[in-house]
Amino acid sequence: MNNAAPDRYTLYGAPGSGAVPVHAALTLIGAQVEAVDVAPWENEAERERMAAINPMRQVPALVLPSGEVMTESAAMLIWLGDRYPEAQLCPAADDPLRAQYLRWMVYVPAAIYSMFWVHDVPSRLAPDPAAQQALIARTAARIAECWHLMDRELQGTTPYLLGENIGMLDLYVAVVSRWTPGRARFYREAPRLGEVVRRVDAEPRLARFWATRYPFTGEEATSQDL
Ligand SMILES: N[C@@H](CCC(=O)N[C@@H](CS)C(=O)NCC(=O)O)C(=O)O
Repeated sequence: MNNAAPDRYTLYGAPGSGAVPVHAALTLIGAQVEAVDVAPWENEAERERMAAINPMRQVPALVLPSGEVMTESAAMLIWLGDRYPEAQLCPAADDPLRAQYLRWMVYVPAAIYSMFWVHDVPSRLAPDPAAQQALIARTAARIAECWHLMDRELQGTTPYLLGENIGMLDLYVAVVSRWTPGRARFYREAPRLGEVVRRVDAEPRLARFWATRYPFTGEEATSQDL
């Protein structure tokens, strides 16, 4: 038995943010987490609170036990997966599923998560209100299309996306799929992924975590924008 004190992390984020899959992973790992709630998507003041920690003025940001600050949700999940192999949250470097794992762990932030920077504040790219409406609709449609493509292409296994154990990719998809265009549309576009995220929602080791850090309100089921 390992009697060492759990590693301590500080995680900047907020309920419903990209910090949630990282916090869920740390929960499964058994690390100690101090959560600092900041919601930069809400307003300029919240973005400014992040400026000294992350020059992108975004969450999540993770302070590692060494004191180093890490940004980028996928990088955090990959780093934590490798640091705690005993938690079995990712395929090891020599596992045949490692390439699939890295492919989709990068796809989620590159193809999908990045769309929200535009979708949530479309005036960043379009000053004209009509163009902003178009950006909102098109980014939401693009996100739906990307989920559909992932559902078709992921050479998955069951019951989780990469095999027997719940892992980083499952946690990531379970959270990001609750954002626009919402779970109802997600289930239609990505039925295979849909089965897995329902399993992740029901993971007994995360029941308390989901209830406190990202409770289901019914809102995530609605098909916003589409
Ligand atoms: N590439 C970053 C994206 C982070 C991100 O977009 N975070 C959102 C919250 S979920 C945010 O802080 N948005 C405020 C903004 O971009 O101004 C990551 O994967 O961690």
